This record gives sequence, structure tokens and C-alpha cells, in this order.
Amino acid sequence: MRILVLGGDGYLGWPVALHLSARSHEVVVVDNFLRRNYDLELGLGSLVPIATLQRRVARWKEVSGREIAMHVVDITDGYATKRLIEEVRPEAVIHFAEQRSAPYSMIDRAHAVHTQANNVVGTLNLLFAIAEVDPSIHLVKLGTMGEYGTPNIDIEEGYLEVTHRGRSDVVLYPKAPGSFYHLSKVHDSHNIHFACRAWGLMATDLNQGVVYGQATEETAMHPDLATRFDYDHVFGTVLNRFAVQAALGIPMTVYGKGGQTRGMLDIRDTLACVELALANPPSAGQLRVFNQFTETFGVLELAERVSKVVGGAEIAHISPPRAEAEEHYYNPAHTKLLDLGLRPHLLDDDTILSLVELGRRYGAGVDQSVMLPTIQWRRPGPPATGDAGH
Ligand code: NAD
Ligand code: USQ
Repeated sequence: MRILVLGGDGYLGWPVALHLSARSHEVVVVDNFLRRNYDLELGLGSLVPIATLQRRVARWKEVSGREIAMHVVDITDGYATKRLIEEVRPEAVIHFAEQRSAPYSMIDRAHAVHTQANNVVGTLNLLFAIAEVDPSIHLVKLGTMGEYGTPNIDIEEGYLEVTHRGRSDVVLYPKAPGSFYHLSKVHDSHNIHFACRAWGLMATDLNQGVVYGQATEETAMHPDLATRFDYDHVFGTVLNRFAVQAALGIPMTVYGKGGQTRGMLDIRDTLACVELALANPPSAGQLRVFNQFTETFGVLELAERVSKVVGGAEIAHISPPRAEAEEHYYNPAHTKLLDLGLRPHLLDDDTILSLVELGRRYGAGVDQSVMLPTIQWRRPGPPATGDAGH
């Protein structure tokens, strides 16, 4: 297939591009390097050194003999996005190209506005471009499990059957997300649902849980093919952060009691799930929703797992920076990808150890001043210096 990977320079987009290219798909990656700019803005950086996209693509050709084409396009530019779809004429578009950090979206007004404008406008431009150029293009969109929040009832995969005053219908599952970032995904989901109903587009919304891990079969082939690995309090996700903290011998930062439970998955399963979605497209007019995670874990439980693997590590209960339930019911369905044949990499001690070892290997470059959370959810932050141009 000819596949466009939007956000193909990111943590997940780059390994997905390599994985698909290795399987003989014709892959085109698109990025505007927004993520690299956030590092410059906030003084952050990947634990693992990452090559430029140009170098990544050149190295891949050398290592595998396969070509990945690259385009620098900001998908909030509607004309450029339409031109891109016209020029590439993909059979499928995988859309990773969003601002993806919840804390970043909660810094202040400007960062909330930037997050929602970037994510909602980019997706809207893409929907129009697909509808105008070729409605049979399969849109595979990265959503998030956090769209649902933590309701006191079971979470279904996308839709809920409701009986109200004697009548029944199937509705999009009610959403109660926990940040302006997660809200941007809810807005996307509604826009995609409408475009499918109105224009007959075909889309898969992958409501992905928190991803952990770094190495995939292809990224491990050369240091220039490595994907980024974030450990800071803005972009670092929970297990990746705990592994680096344990490696450095500093306390693992459990926010509050640590009873927050989340769906999680290994980065290698992200690759497999995207591949399964591509190989099994929905029908025209359908927005199909998959809950893309393989296991659920409590935050404290994760810290305890890491501690056990390293033979004892300190756990600190940090005053909770986020507005979220510290203990709650959580029972989300996740059978659709398993039904399509997903064989998950469940979290084992070896995977945890490999992340701790990554922390040990690159530990000298860690900036410990970006470890503790400083962004508070419960009151709007004062404008950050310079508003970051947003
Ligand atoms: P990332 O920030 O590393 O990658 C996103 C990429 O998209 C970046 O390279 C960025 O420069 C690019 N981008 C952003 N806005 C763009 C625009 N307007 N035009 C062109 N390029 C743009 O994030 P990631 O961790 O790889 O996540 C990818 C997707 O998966 C996101 O949509 C995210 O919400 C979703 N997701 C991630 C996780 C996770 O744990 N990392 C979990 C669930 C869902
Ligand atoms: N947490 C801690 N300590 C930390 C970091 C996080 O206790 O040092 C807690 C958070 O309070 C939260 C949970 O761990 O309860 C998960 O936090 P996270 O930062 O790992 O993940 P989150 O902010 O939810 O966002 C990440 C990705 C985002 C994706 C989402 C999937 O950054 O792009 O959408 O995971 S989900 O959570 O399912 O919505």
C-alpha cells in the first residue's frame, strides 16, 4: 500500500514508518518538527540521541535498501495538506501529527489554545482533503483512551447502546477527558464521526493507552534509526519516567496515592495494531473505534514493579499536580484488536529492565531539573514567558 504517515518524525510515527517500509509498503512521512521545537521552547530533550529526519531516512535506505519519502508540511495549512494528498495519492493516512502532551496543554491559555488549534484544525484539514481528493482513503487516526476519562461504568469500544424512556440507540460513548489535550482528541472524534456520516469517509479511531518502550526491530538496526525517549515531566510518560528515575537512583514520582489506573501498551504493539487496522479497513461511511491497549495498571503498582526489578527503589508520593481521580473504577473493553489477531507483548521484568538499562546508559545526559511536575491543573497558569509564539 501507499501510506502517508503524518507526524512521522515523532516517538511513534517514526518506528511505525520503518515497520511499514520494512514490510514493503510505500511509505511517505510528513512532519513540521513541532515536537523538536517544544524541546527548544521548554529546554527539554530526548534521553536517547535522535538523528534529523533527513539523516534517519538516508540511514534507512543504506541499512535496508528501501526508500522512505519525506515532506515538511504543517497540516494546519489546509492548502498544503490538500496538495499533499493530491500529490501522494495514498491508500491510507496514519495521523499521529498532534501536540500530544496533557501537561503541555495545561501550561496556560496560550498552550491550551495552541494544542486545540493544532490538533483540531489539522484533523479538519485532513478530513476535507480526503473528502475532496479521494473519499476511499482509509484514515487511521490516533485517539486516546483518556477521551473516556474514568467513568464509574464499563468503557466500551467507541460506542454505547442506550435505552432511554423505552427507546434504544447506539451513541458515541460519553466522554469526560482530563486535560485540554485529551479534549482535543474528543473534538477530533466528533469531527471524524460527522465526516464519515456526511461524506461516507472510512476511518479508524485508535483510542490508544499510555505507550512505554523504545526499541523496535527496525529502530534497533542503527543508532541513527532510534526513536526519541522522553523522561521529563511534560512529555515523559509514566513507566518510561519511572524506569529512568530508578536508573538514576532518584525517587519515582507517583502523583498522589497512585491509584490512577490506565490502559497501557508496549511500543511494539502500537506498530502491530496500526498494521492490523490497515489490513482490515472499515466500510465506507464507518468510523470504527478500537481501544488500543493490552493491559491496565495502577500508577503505584507500576512503581512497585520497577522497584522490584531493580532490587529496591524509592517511591515518592508527590502532591498531585493534575485534576484526576486518585482511585477509581476502571474496566475498559479491548477485544477488537485481539479479534483481528493482535498477540500482545505483555509487560514483563525484561522489558522493565531494558528501560532501566536505557536510563543507566544515557543517564549522564539527564537533566534532573525537569523531573518534578511544575504544571498545575487546578488553576490556570500565568502566561509563560513569551507565550511561545502561540
Ligand atoms: P510525538 O510528539 O513524538 O509525535 C507527533 C509528531 O507530529 C511530532 O513529530 C510533531 O512534530 C508532529 N506534528 C505535530 N503537529 C503537526 C502539524 N500540525 N503538522 C505536521 N506535523 C505535526 O507524539 P507521539 O508520542 O509519537 O504520539 C503520536 C500520536 O499518538 C499523537 O496523536 C498522540 O496523541 C497519540 N498517542 C500517543 C501516546 C503515547 O503514549 N505516546 C498514547 C496514546 C496516543
Ligand atoms: N503519573 C504519575 N507520575 C508521573 C507521571 C504520570 O503518577 O511521573 C500519572 C498521571 O498523573 C496519570 C498517569 O500517570 O494518572 C498517566 O500519565 P502519563 O503522563 O503517562 O500519560 P498521559 O498524560 O495520560 O498522556 C499519555 C500521552 C498521551 C496519550 C495518553 C494515553 O502523553 O499522548 O494520549 O498517554 S491515555 O492516558 O490513555 O489517555
